[in-house]
Amino acid sequence: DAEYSFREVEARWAGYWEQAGTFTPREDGAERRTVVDMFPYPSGDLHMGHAEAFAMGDVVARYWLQRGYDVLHPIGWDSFGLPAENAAIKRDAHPAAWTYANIETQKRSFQRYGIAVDWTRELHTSDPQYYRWTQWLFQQLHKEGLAYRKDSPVNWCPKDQTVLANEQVVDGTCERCGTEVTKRTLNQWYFRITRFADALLDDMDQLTGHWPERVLAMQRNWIGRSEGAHVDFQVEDGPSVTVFTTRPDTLFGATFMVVAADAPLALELVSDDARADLEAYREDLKKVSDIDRQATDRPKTGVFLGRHAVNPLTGERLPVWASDYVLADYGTGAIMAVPAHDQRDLDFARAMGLPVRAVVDTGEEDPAVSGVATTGEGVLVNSGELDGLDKTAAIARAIEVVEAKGTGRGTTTYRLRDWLLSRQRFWGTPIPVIHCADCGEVLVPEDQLPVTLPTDLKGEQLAPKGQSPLASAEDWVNVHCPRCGGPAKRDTDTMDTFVDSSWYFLRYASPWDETQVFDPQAVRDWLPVDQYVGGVEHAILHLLYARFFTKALHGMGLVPFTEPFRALLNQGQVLNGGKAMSKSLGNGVDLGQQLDEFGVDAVRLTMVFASPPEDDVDWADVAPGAAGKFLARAWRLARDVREAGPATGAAEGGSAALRRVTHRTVHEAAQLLDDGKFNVVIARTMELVNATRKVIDNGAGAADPAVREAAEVVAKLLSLVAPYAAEDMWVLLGHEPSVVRSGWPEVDESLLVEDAVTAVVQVKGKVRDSFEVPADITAEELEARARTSEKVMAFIGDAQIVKAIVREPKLVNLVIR
Ligand code: ANZ
Ligand code: ZN
Repeated sequence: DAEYSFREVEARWAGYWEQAGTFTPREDGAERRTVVDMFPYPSGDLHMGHAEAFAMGDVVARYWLQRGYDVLHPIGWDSFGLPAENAAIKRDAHPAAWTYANIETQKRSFQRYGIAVDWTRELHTSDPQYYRWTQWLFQQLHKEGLAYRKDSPVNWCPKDQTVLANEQVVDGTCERCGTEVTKRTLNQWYFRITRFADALLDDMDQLTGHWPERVLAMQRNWIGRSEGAHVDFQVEDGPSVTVFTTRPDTLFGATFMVVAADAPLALELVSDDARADLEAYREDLKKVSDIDRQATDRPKTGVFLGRHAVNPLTGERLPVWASDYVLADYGTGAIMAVPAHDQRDLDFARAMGLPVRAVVDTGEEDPAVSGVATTGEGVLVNSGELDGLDKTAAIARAIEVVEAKGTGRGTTTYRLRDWLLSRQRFWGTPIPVIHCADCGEVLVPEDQLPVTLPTDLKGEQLAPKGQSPLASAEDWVNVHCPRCGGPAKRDTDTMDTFVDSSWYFLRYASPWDETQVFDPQAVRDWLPVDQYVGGVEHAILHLLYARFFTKALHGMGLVPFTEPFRALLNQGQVLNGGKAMSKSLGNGVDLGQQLDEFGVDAVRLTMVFASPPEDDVDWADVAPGAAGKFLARAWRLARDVREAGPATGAAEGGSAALRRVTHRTVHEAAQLLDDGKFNVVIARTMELVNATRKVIDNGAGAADPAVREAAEVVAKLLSLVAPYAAEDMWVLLGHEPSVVRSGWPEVDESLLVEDAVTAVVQVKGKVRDSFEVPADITAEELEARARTSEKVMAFIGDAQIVKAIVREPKLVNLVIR
């Protein structure tokens, strides 16, 4: 007997699907579905994390192929970015060399891994043919007022010599190199994502139930919409300072004010006596990240500015402080402090010996005594005209009062900030703008796109020097102004790589189009993405930015939808010994070595079988060897059927018990796959393999047509996770390749019925129809079946059913007139 060898099976099918174009969409009128995996960054070879993510995306793509959809499942490379540049500096090379060599390596590994992608649509964000359109999109956003420059303090990594977004600062250090981050003022490019704050929040309704709830929560939180009020406080002998508060109801409980110590306002307000203290405090503050500043357990520090402000409702004089717990760029950068009802204010009041006055009676202990601020519902006290109101009513009333006095107004504030997109680095998309002394910012004319990166810079020339390395490429930088012809300079910054990845899924619709960013018809046909797959590390920024681009493009009439990804799957991580794999722990598992030892199919099957797709897989707890044994067992079913000779008769003639298992498996698998329970599908497939083996060994043998039917179902189900073994089985079973589009097996509903009984329908006392129903059928269901019976309807004709007497599960008597 032939035996299963994953090496032989892999060798037989290597390269087959690509040559046959198996995964190229047919565009033949079938309903379309699009599955996109977050595209990889080409650093080194594929690792276990890729293996997991792409195995999951493949289950979806392959399931939809089997269901007869025309599936677009593309792949590309997020191929700009710092690692390539750093490698190039180290090796005295051009970043392209390192990048494209890695892509070759990864591509070969992906092909070996057998993922069901259409390689004809492969794209690279670092190709001029791609980034030309990134530049074009930047220009469209610019024309819409969505791209602009401003001076701003930015997070600066002194080692990488580059600006970092807030989220790239982890515990005050650079996410990449761990160096302590400082602040700098630079003129930077921004995308005005804040214009879409409401749309980004409100459109999440479309995603509820299709995106993981925690991702939606993270997005919501990041956007951070707060309803509240702006209230103006007059500083004695000084300006009026506006605060943002979500609790205007607590105005009578304000006992001091705090401004962000690093805001210009603090310098403006400070008295001469306090100036030196404030400046020293500001100096220390440069080293602290915003995230640390907001940590609730951080000891409260600050400087009294030597000034007082007047509470507009009470006329009370409030001392004005500066502290780091108030952020400069949230709200107005200034707050009224209500220590009784805000814990941070209470901690500050206790540290500085400031008064605490409760104005909402929540029934809890006085915060001045307990040290615990009371934030819940309650009744207003000590609050003049607000006394006796509950919190919600008091908020509304307080807003009315300050509005009437002209000293405040209701408002909405967002945590979301505009997207800082310029980077002083080389290996990214050049910003397609020319700066002219006379004309200002001029867009590079469209027919001169792409603005390509100079090819003659390499090694040390790319090293960060505080300005973009592009600034040193003088031939490249110095140009004529497109508008006036005078001497001008190119913008030397490049774009954050998140810009590249904010629209790549649109480019997949027509990646070869050299005349437009995307073919609008192809975009209508294929997008939005039906299933997006990727890691939860992208739960905030990448998804938010892609959503922003989609909304901006929708606003310009370029795409017909407002959300890019209908459904999102966050696959879990691959751990080893309960911990993420890392060099420092020395617990890394090499994917290539696993594939050599166990085979592609066994590794993929292990990934999918280990747990639901969104859960982590601990590689120390799984058994790819056992997966291999199961695949051998499955494969032998096909071998035995083949050896038993050609099919003899229809499956209906075979083992009824096995047929029931087969059809139930198919039926359940569809439900499980729709629900994303991929691991359970594999468990069911294993049961089916065992049931089939039993019939071969103890029943009519492999010639039983029910065995052939079962083996075919096994091959189809395995085609979702174990492409090589499945293809081999399919051919052993006497079919032409490929199993991939062989069609989802049809389910014979009658085989799903657990304990069937025969029900009869009588009309005018005579039996007019009878059929099989489940023994536990309800009266309603049985009546409905009777009323819709074709035989009954034909008999009744135009007459009306006036009454149905139901004796479930066996009898329905219809009275007609
Ligand atoms: C008075 C007050 C009383 C407040 C009370 C809260 C509770 P969210 O919900 O996150 O928007 N705040 C305003 N601007 C701030 C800043 N730049 N840095 C730090 N804190 C700031 O929070 C809004 C509340 O956070 C505001 O409402 C303000 O404190 C504070 F019982 O005003 B509240
Ligand atoms: Zn000019």
